[in-house]
Amino acid sequence: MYELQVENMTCGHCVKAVTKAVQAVDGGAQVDIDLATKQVKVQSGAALDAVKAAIADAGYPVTGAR
Ligand SMILES: [Cu+2]
Repeated sequence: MYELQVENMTCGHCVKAVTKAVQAVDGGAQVDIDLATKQVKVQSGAALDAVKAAIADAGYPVTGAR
């Protein structure tokens, strides 16, 4: 599982947009987002770089990942 720090998420729309972006890379990915802590947990077999790039391309800067 990846734990990403993602900026600019403010509402349910953002949660959907980020989830969609990740699932465009891996349709079976499990995405769990906590708006308060800006933390995005991704359960996926996709490469971390691909997941990070997809979220960033959707307009949400990824400032941390582990
Ligand atoms: Cu939003």
